[in-house]
Amino acid sequence: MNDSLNFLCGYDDGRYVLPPLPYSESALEPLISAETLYLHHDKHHAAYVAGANAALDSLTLINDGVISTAQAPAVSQSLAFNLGGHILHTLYWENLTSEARETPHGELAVEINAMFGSFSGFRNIFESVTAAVQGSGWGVLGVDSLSRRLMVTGICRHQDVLVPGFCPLLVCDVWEHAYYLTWGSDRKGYVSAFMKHINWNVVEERYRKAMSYDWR
Ligand code: MN3
Repeated sequence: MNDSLNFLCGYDDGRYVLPPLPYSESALEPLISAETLYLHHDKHHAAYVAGANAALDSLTLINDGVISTAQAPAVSQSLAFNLGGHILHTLYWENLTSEARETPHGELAVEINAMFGSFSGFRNIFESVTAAVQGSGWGVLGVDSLSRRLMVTGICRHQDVLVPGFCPLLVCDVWEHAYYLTWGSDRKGYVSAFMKHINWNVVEERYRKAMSYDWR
């Protein structure tokens, strides 16, 4: 497994940092154009990193009495939005590849079959949930920390409609900035093509780590 799997690549020395893309900007064409990938990573994701650091700085100023505690609700909401965006995008870049195999292997494949009947059963649910996210958001395959079962869910924005403790394994960005330059309003087409570019090596490793983690 390569080092970019290290989830801490988005944080260094007390600051959130923008991780480099694990491939070239044109690597995911035609699913994602080089222009989209550049704007998405260098502008949108970078803005969430900057926003998360700014919110952290504001929390420090509140703690130090420099800023009124009246600002705390807005700052905490900004932190949730921007940090959520930073984490989801870091996961998103890494779970995409130009050299995808069609299906997962190993324990993840066994569990997908157990939970969804078959891989195509999972794919149908993931695609329908993701395409139907209201407004800007994400489709996610993850592990519920209580039951340790696989679950497909949609996240609104970066942080709404989120189950506490839910551990994401595979994320698909369906904000319009993720696909509109190439796909226009065809979100279903983009999600369907996304399924053919999944880095299952990465998703399988996340599953292994999630299941070996002691949540209690
Ligand atoms: Mn995005």
